[in-house]
Amino acid sequence: MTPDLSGCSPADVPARTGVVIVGGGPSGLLLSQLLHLAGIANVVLERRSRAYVLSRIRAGVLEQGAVDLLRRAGVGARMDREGLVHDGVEISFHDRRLRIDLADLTEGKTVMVYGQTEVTADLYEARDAMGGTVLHEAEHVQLHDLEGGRPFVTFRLGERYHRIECDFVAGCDGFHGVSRRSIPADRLRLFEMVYPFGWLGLLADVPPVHDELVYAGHERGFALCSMRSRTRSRYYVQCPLDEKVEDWSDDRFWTELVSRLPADIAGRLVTGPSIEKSIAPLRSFVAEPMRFGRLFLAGDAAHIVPPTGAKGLNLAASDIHYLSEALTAHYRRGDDSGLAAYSDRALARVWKAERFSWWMTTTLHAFPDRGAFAARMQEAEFDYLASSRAARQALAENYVGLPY
Ligand code: RFL
Ligand code: PHB
Repeated sequence: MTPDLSGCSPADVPARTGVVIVGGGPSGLLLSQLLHLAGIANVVLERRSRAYVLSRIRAGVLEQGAVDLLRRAGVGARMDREGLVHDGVEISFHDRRLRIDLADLTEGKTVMVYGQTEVTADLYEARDAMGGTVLHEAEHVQLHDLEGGRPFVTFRLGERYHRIECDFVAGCDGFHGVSRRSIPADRLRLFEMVYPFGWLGLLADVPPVHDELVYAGHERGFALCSMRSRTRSRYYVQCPLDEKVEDWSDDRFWTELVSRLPADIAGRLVTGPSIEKSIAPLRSFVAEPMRFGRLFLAGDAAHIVPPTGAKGLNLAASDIHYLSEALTAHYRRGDDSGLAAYSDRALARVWKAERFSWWMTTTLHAFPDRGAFAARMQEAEFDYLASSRAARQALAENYVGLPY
């Protein structure tokens, strides 16, 4: 169908703006908020309804850098009240346990346990309060003339097509979005590794089994004990890729989780009915460069990490930090050096988080058909961590987040 672009727009769809942001997940909303605070006009286009976006259960751990950025964006108040500051994590391997003292190993740095759903809700509230334009259920978003001087974006809202002219487009629309796919294949280099398993996650209103996160390597497969509050827990177990969530009763999940945890922790587990259960595949993915003309990719649109390092949302935050600074320098001072350097700056941090996430994943998961040598390598990794402060320090430095 050819879009009819002549239709007049409702008042809240401007004909022109500074930056069109495709995607209203955490990357897009945070960028919108930071640009608005810098006086830069922008419009967010989100394919789904707000209720749908807020029903997605995803990440739970924020690095110090992401926490600071959310505070700078004026959305830190509830996080600071309700988030849980953690200064250590537990790692277990079969029946052995090790605490990584994050604060001691990183000169006082910590992480904040605060769900992505809450971050997104706080960002929506802030966008509403400031009168930001976030258009939901924007369908058939298409990006035009990205290499020319006058890019524009077309999309449909209900029955009506719209066109917004802009200076720049920010592709914040996740792995399956339209932005990365708008770049000609011969202008992108893709790097990908798909792991032969997924994570089955369960959310329940039960107190967490432990006051810190527990990453558990076991011959039956990896397990993770996380939390959203002192009364709400998030647990994961590694599962085969072809597993169906319908085949996992709550009872089956709890039994499997208990079998993979050290006995003393498992003995304290409080079970209860699930609020949500879902399976996510694990993948490492990077698209280079993160820029095509006037289009800048950020967050999951440009890269994916397996969740074992808790880095996905945090990488989205560092991308947005670099991009918002670069756009602000462009509009305030006519300085385009940040835009020119954006892709290289972001990718330098992305690849280190890819490395850490890949290492945590390969060290702690059971790989089908990997053989006895790989199993010994995992044992040696754990032994080295247990015996070397330098090894624990490297883990801690990456877990709390490398500097922006
Ligand atoms: P998001 O959150 O995917 O948001 C992208 C938004 O763009 C919208 N969109 C479009 N809008 C307009 N037009 C289109 N054509 C569009 N196509 C898509 C989508 O509806 C969506 O609202 O990307 P963003 O903002 O870059 O944020 C990244 C984080 O969400 C992500 O890195 C993490 O959640 C990754 N991740 C996890 N990370 C962790 O650190 N710990 C976790 O436990 C964890 N669990 C997960 C995850 C990601 C998952 N995905 C993507 C399937 C669990 C899942 C299931
Ligand atoms: C979560 O709470 O969902 C979570 C925490 C840490 C991870 C992954 C997921 O590494």
